[in-house]
Amino acid sequence: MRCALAALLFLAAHAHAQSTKCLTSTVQVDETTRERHLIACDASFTENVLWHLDRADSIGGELDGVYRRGLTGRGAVIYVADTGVLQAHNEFQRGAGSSVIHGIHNPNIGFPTFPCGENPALTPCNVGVMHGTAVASLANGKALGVAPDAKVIAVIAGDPSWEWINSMNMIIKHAFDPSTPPFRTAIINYSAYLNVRPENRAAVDERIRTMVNGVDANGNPDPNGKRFFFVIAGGNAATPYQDGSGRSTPTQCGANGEIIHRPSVLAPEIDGLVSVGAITKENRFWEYTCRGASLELAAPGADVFIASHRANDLYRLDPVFANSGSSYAAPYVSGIAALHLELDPTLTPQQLEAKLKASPSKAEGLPVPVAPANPYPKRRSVR
Ligand SMILES: [Ca+2]
Repeated sequence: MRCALAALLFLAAHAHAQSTKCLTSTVQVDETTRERHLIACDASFTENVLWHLDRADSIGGELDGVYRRGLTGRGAVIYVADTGVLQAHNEFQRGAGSSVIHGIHNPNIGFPTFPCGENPALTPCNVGVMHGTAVASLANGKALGVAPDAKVIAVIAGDPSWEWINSMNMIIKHAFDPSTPPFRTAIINYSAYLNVRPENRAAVDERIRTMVNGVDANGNPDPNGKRFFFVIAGGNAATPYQDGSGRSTPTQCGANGEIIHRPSVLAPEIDGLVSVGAITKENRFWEYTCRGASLELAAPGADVFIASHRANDLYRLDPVFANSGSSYAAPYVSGIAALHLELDPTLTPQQLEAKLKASPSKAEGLPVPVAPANPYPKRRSVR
């Protein structure tokens, strides 16, 4: 306890305190969708809009309306393997351009429609980037992100079968490109397309293990090559749309609410791959998050404030479609992993997993990763 207290005091000493209470305004986008503008954040406001950041400096789980931001993920690279990211969103704008520095999209697949195909209320259903934009904003957004100084590469993961291998191979190719920021270990966040068909499982498992342990530019095992830390959403039970339609998403959990899909189910077997479940402001499981023996970490993922793909200045908090899920817990963890890499870029995926699991903060008996202390008192960044 004394050690944790000392760490907190140290964190407070070299951090910039920002209010997580914010003022927003509501925008009626169309008949069924309301979104928000983020106007300002200040202690005088009542709504703890950025509570996920508030949680990132809390050991006991209590929320005080403040995030003492120290490290920012400088030097870390996060591959957001998802539906694509709205690169131009204000959350990703920095002085010189976007923090989303590149996109990887296999031309062999059509433009993804997830999750529009499941929710006709989201019309026109022409933009697949809703989910990926939200996920990336929680890892890397200027106001919302745990690691705003990290760099993001948006990988459109695409079809859940053979595309798994292709997207991983494209990530390796990109990692060795001379224009890519150099790294020893990068983070790959998978919050979408979590399904691997039985006939592809052996190949995907092998590819993940190889990437965790190091690959060369051709993707062959190389312990001195580049390594990848996998952060995987644990999946959600059937979740009702809150649009009055009575419909639900398909379940991703087993009969007892346990994680069953790959690769989350491999989390206990693979050191360097973690599965993440969603918790609420009350530090309890979000009711629809898959759990069980394969769930390793818990992180804020219920009623979180996310960037919207509909315009560069729009956000979502009202749960017309969804602003909760293990999808949004995973990028919080990817952001915390980026902070650890900022402190020590030589960390291996195995060491990153150990750091995250060693968090002194807990929820439902699982570790909740929190921001490590900042030893760089004068280094400030972002914006
Ligand atoms: Ca706090």
